[in-house]
Amino acid sequence: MYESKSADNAASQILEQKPADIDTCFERALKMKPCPIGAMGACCRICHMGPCRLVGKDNGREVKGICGADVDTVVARNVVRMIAGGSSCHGDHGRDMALTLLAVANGKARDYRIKDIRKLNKIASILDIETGGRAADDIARDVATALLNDFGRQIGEVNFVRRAPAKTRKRWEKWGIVPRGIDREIVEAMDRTTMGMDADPDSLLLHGLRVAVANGWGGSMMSTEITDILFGTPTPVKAAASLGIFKEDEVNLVIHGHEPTLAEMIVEVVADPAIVIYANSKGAKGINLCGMCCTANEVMMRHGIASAGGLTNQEISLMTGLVEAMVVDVQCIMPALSELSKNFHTKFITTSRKARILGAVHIEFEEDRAREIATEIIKLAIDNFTRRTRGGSHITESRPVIAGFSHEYIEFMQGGRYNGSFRPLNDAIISGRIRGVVGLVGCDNPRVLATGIHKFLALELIRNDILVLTTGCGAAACGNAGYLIPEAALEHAGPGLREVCEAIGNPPILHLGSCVDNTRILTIAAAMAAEGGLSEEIGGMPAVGIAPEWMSEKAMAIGSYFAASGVPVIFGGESPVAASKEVTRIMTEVWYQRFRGALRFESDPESILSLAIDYIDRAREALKLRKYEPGTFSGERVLMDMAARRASK
Ligand code: MSK
Repeated sequence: MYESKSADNAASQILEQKPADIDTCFERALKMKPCPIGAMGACCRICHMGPCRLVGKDNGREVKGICGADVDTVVARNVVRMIAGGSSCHGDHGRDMALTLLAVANGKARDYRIKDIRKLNKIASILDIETGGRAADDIARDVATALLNDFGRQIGEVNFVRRAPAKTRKRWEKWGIVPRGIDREIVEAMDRTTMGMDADPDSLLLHGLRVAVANGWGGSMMSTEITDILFGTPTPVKAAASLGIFKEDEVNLVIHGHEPTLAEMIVEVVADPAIVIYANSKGAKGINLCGMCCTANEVMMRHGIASAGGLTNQEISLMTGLVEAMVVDVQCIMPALSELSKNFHTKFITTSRKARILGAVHIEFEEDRAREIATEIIKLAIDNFTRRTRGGSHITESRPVIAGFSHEYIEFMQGGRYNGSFRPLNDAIISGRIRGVVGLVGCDNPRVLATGIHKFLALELIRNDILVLTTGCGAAACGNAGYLIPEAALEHAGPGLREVCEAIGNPPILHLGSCVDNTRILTIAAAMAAEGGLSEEIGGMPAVGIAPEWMSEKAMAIGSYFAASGVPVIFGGESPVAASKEVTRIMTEVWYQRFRGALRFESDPESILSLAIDYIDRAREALKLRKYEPGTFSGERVLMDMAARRASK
């Protein structure tokens, strides 16, 4: 009997029929026991006197590395390197988006055009760039140039830091973590953590936060904003989610990864009648474009393209035997896909110079030939339709999803175009209808019952009247479980949250996009602080971040920028800093004192839930809000219903 390690129903069904000669991350996770020393952060590999294992005692004293580094230093260095790694990923993503915007403005990426001029003007005004009477391309050139300067700046501040509440910025200034340039902070992190450099855990971790702020309020935030400028700011859209989205009689093309530039062009080209006729000529009824991981979130948010799921579904999707091509760009792509694809007819296509995988077909993406390359890839998939060979395990169930909750739309849905604000949300929190807000985000993970902890927490949080914002593979997990629809409020939410969702017509769990889009949550938190009535800074809000199944260095970077911004964050799984009580104390208690945020690790899902609720209730108490009691609220209903919102447009 196959014991499934995925809580995704469709994934489990396919895995149950998996041929014995095929391995997935689930089997590999069972076989691969984590190194216990590395797992708790106590392995130092930064020079060749070691690797040193900082465990146990030597003559009754703590073991030190050959250079004399103690376990606190080693653990702190390791976690700072994780933050730097994750920030590099999202930083490069932001850089690529800024370079694309510049190319579009300069007429060097002619297949693209700027879709959201309103957003372009908004970002230009934040950057003090003149907009009046100027052509969009001229404004875009200045915006791209200003943001690109954030990477190489040596002195000064990353631009979007100014979007944080003044009190939050004051804390950053006091503790010296205002980022200068994105690249500079990452390089300094690598420098500080080499042999013979910073050996003070607190100093190391403060720099880790500086890198993280450069990521959250720099590279990631610019990525989200530029993507909206180029491809449109999301508004709610209906889509489907599940491994059951593949169609027997159509060409199934999966786009997987993170940067949406190629994916957007593929979305455009598959709608071209000529390419559909070409697919028909090969016997296919059409082209079924599907997303995977965060590329799925990007194209679902803007076009309603269906998602096959998050990280742990990528291999399983190929095992349906229905995928003509899987096209990948960067981040979270399992190299295993290359070998696995050879068991079927699937073409596995890499497209980024930065992420080549042996055995894949490599078609390098160049933005000045975007349409031509997208067409080449789609035709390859179509030509492959006639080659379907090995039968896979196909299932047909799928779940409806409402995605597309950009921070702009969330503001709009609380009052319409002219009266939109975060006042109703703040009031709902003040009245006790909404107990607090949780960002339930991050990866799914085969080390646990994959997607299962996301699903458990999502339901329990909304039952407790906590509004959930979700991104990345957490959003995919909630989508595949059927929780991203308004009806989920009627079925699962507590009485206060249900009332709010009924008035607005939104799901109790809002899909905010990909993992880089966690910055939308920062923007919302800053807007809530500016609105008044709760905390004047992000810290102190009844808000918590949870990444229950995280696996990526990007998650560590994200958790750290939320902690620095004032949000207590709880990560699931074993603690990668468990070897050092001091590092654990700094991240849990000292960061909380200094920034009102924290980053802590808790493997038990029930404990994650009670910790999150405890943070929220303590914040409510400190803000002198009425004690949360389910079903009892103060004040009148303040949220506008659908009719009132339409009238205000
Ligand atoms: S894809 S970083 S597994 S959320 Fe953004 Fe999912 Fe985590 Fe990758």
